[in-house]
Amino acid sequence: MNHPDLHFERYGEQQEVAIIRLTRPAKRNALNDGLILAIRDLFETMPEGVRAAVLDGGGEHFCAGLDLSELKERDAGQGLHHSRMWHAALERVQYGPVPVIAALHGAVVGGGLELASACHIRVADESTFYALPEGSRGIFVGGGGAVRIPRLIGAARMADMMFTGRVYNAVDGEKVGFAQYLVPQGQAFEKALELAVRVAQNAPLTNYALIHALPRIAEQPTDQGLLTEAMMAAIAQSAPEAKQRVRAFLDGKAAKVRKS
Ligand code: 1HE
Repeated sequence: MNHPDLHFERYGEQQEVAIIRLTRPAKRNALNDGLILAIRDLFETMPEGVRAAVLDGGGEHFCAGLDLSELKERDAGQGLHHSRMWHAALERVQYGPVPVIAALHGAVVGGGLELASACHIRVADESTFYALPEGSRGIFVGGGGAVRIPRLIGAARMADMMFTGRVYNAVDGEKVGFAQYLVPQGQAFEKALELAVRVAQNAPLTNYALIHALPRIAEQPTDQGLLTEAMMAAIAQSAPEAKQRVRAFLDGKAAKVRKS
């Protein structure tokens, strides 16, 4: 967990929220191999008691993607293993122990967008812009972007970004599905933290189902998806915590749903 470009701290009354920050602003938080491995290790060894995480970037930008200075002269085999290393790390973010809320600002580009796409909720401020400069650098996405980005915005929009170098601003990025929340400049972290505190209060099995079951159900044929849903629902309902929460509502002791 000790990497000079990756800050970790805990927040909240029970220290239930992890704040994880890329702290390499001089290089716009470009992700070199060491930093990618540190992200993987951190999600593999998340301390007990952490129930949600916020991921953000220090400085003017969230993340400039792959550290291009390390691309150099990799041969095909090394390139394959490098991409697989990114996959393993971002897999730990997406299918890790806790929901991850990305707080976005400035550049969210290339591998930075791939990292953001592995998170569960994205909060963007008005300075955010999204791009996939791989197209103009003569390379391809390699951090899971070809799988995750079409699920957010569709394959046609992703292809357009890479063919033409199109950059989405914060407003259009929210409309097409990059971010679920759009907030004024400078407020993404604060909003992400507020959401993380809220998410951390959910029953752990509900968050588990949202991280691990929902995206897999979405990929299953309908009949299998419905069966997986039923099994996950039965497991979640059987937890003592679920029973207590439902009882609290029936006794008039839990919050009602209100119009927003
Ligand atoms: C970098 C990187 C980087 C900045 N690798 N060093 N990603 C890209 O193609 C995006 C490349 N970066 C940019 O377009 C811009 O830097 C930004 C829009 C992100 C920010 O612009 P700006 O004007 O604030 O900063 P800057 O002056 O361009 O950069 C500051 C320093 O960071 C500078 O180094 P310096 O030594 O001259 O100060 C830059 O060289 C350095 N820097 N971005 C290395 N990415 C798993 S596959 C994923 C594939 C990809 O991600 S490809 C897309 C890579």
